[in-house]
Amino acid sequence: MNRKLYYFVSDVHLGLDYKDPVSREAKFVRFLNGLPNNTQAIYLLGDIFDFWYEYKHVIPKGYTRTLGALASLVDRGVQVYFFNGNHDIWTYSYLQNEVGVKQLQQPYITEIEGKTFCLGHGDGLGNGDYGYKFLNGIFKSRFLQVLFSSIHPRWALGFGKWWSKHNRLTHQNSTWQWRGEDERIVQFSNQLNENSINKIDYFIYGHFHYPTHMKLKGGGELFILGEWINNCDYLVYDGQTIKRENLL
Ligand SMILES: [Mn+2]
Repeated sequence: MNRKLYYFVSDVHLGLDYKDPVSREAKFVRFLNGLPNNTQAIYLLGDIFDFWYEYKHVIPKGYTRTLGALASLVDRGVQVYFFNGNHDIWTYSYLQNEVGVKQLQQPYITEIEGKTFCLGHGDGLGNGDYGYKFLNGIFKSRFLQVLFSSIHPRWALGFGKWWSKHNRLTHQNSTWQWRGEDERIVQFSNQLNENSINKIDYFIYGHFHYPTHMKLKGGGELFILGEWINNCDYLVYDGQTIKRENLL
């Protein structure tokens, strides 16, 4: 029997000028083009682009093959869902209107083949982390976006790409460690299940660049996706189980 397949991927960081950005995009495009015929949907869970900013009439250079591959998926009837990450916050209408992806906001709760999923990039969910949320609030301010859009792209995108790379690499070199049950994202997920009647079966997030899977004490299972800078990691759900796979 040919089951429907659902894919989850995040943190490809396309365009990040580190290691081999060209082969990173080539692998991602190979993955997208290679999705089997019984693929029903793919969920892009944030930070697919290392930096994205679009103007009313202008989009950034690059990502050509990726945008083409996503458009082909849409054209062959695959549902492509897109979440913003903390690196690609500023998408407006282009990806929806031109490429045909559907934009979703985290935390997004949905039923797939009889199981309940909670999906998102995973940054800033849960209590605390107020410095991060403050900065995020500034980034999402409509007024500041209009101001930023009035800067010539030569400066605006130059700054954005620098900021994004700087951010990524400082995070990468820090002594960050996954704290398991003490992570805000885990506490957030546990609370969601404690407070709702309809229990969530699967929580899937990106952002942490730390592929992990844990059973939650509040019920359900939590998956964190890996990244595509060093690995090419994704999850696939066939209506029964979720498997982690790597593109070779
Ligand atoms: Mn992220």
